[in-house]
Amino acid sequence: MSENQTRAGVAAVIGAPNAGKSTLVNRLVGQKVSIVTHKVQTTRFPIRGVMMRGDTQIVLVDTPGIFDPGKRLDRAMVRSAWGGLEGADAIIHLVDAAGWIGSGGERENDLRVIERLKAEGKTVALALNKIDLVERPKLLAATQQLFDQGVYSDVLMISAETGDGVDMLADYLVKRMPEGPFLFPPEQSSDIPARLLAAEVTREKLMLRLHQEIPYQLAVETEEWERRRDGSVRIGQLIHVSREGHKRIVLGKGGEAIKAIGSAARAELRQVLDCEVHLFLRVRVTERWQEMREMYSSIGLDFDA
Ligand SMILES: Nc1nc2c(ncn2[C@@H]2O[C@H](COP(=O)(O)OP(=O)(O)OP(=O)(O)O)[C@@H](O)[C@H]2O)c(=O)[nH]1
Ligand SMILES: [Mg+2]
Repeated sequence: MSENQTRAGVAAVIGAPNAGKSTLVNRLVGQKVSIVTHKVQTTRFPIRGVMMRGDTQIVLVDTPGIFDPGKRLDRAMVRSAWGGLEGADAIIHLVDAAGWIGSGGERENDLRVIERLKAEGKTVALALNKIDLVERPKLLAATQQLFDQGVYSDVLMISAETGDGVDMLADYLVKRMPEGPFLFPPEQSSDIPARLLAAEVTREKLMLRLHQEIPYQLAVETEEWERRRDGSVRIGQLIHVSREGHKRIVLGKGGEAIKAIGSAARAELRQVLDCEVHLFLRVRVTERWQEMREMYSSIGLDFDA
């Protein structure tokens, strides 16, 4: 390799819902490019985050969690997750160590991923995540069980939350990247357009605040984006909910819920965009948004999955 030769490639992160994929990608990128919540099925479409390490550029693909999909949106999400592996130079299977060890039947989705990876026959590294939650002996037993599945070339133990082991994972990825020119300008941190990122930020605040089925039955669209002369941005967003009852809950008594959601989203957007943000949220009942083709194409999902 000549001295100034750069390396660049794609590393995909796949795993069950809630494994910590988005947390890991954000940490590796060093910036929040993908939203995170304690709820399953937070990420709905693959998001690319760009990580630089010396002369190597790694395009990380954060993917939606793998589960047994029922509805159209679920199917589209799962299909897009597997699609995120195409052309990847490295694949990380992220497993929630605490979930694997626990008795809550959480292995099912991990095993689903393992079966498919076996069938695809690709080189895959296991990253056992959330090691901060697990005692060492149990962790070693879990590692052995997973390694015995016969799909992994390497095993890494990490905590995406604390950063423990993440440097080693980054070193592993660097080694797998081929020589070649950068795929993105080095200063770019993700491929997600600002309008979509802004919608995701609001969706994160909605998911954090709302319960049961409501987070899964809403979508956020940025309708308006206006840069003002004073340098501030005016953002108008539409929250689609599927029922009148959901709308009432999203608004809250006297509009108190939507107000809190809006102010949390605005605070984060201000940071992300590094300017004053005026955020206007509207809530609309769009009963069948999950059956509307344009709701899928706008986030790059396959409606016919
Ligand atoms: N204790 C602990 N929590 C973690 C760790 N990594 C992620 N989490 C938490 O796990 C939850 C899920 O994290 P996400 O990054 O949203 O998980 P995901 O795999 O992207 O989830 P989906 O997008 O729903 O598939 C969040 O509450 C994170 O804060 C970790 O290493 N340790
Ligand atoms: Mg995610």
